[in-house]
Amino acid sequence: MTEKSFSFAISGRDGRARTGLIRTAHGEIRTPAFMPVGTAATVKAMTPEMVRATGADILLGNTYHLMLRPGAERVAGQGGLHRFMNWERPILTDSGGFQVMSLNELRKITEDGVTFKSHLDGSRHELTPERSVEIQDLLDSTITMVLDECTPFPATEEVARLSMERSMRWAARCRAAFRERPGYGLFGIVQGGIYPELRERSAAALAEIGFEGYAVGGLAVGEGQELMFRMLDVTVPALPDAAPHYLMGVGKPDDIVGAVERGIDMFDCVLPTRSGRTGQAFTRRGPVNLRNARHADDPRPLDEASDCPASRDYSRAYLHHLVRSNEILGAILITWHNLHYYQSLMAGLRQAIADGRLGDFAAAFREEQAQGDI
Ligand code: PRF
Repeated sequence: MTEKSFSFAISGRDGRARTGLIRTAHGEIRTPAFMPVGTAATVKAMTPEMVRATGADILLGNTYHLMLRPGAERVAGQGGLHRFMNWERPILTDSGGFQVMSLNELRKITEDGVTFKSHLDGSRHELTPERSVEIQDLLDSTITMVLDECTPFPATEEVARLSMERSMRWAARCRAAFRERPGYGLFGIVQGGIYPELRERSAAALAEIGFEGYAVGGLAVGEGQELMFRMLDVTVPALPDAAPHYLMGVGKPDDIVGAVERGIDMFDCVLPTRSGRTGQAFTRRGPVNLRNARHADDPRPLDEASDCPASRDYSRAYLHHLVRSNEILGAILITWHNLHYYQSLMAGLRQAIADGRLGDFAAAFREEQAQGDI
């Protein structure tokens, strides 16, 4: 019972940063953690074995996509999302609200929830807090996210307040609907736009309800890094310290380093996977666009010192050729490289926090990124 229960043990701190271990029914998550995005029950261009080999402990899946295709009940019939996609480790699912609002033009939001038409066949669907939690339960999600409304940016304080207050009512409905199981968790999501007082009130409202973890939503929506960091400076200290803190949909490598310094423990972002399919590689020395003609005759790999085959064993000339030719292998190799880069950054952050040298680590990281590609 106790060994399977959901827990978070913080083993080291440096300033506001923390490193530790989340224990779940599906295994352990080392924090700070980066979750590769597996929207449609696949991390695009990667097998689960490859994703694991990069160092990932947990994947993110999406309620919105999976409810439409192949359908939550169908996944449940296959023994849940873990078995369906052959990833037996932890999976966090986003609740669907954010994806409906950002991907679907035919949606309507009310106090009860959000209704929308499928982009696949035009069928009508409803996501209420209760149905979102039920779908995530059918998927057998290790970490369920509450249904929220990601307040658009910019929004007036009045609009942001009404939106945040509704998200807090939805969060309470999700908590009531959630089927408690050892080793499974439900995370609340802070909203409040760019308004510090709303952020603090949202954090307090969620803490009052009580969750296994707390996410910061509504950021990285166009406000810029400086404002995002300012929001983290007011929001994270208002969250329960003993629970994991998750910054949703972030981000670039330097966003992640700055957010870890501000007390964030978990991240997800499509950047390493999506960029991998358009020829952009992330490296210690910043982003590299392999479509660029300057790589056409370059025999050097992306990172000869890396222990990832994709980073070490293929020349830039070859990667450039694959990208220009639209070859599947180009997407595979650059995605693989990018996920490995992100996971080694997370491993570096965890070790630096454990050693009490996060400041030096972050300074060296920023200096190297600023140097630009070799
Ligand atoms: N809410 C949910 N998912 C999200 C966000 C949010 O605010 C964001 C915002 N960056 C990304 N993904 N549920």
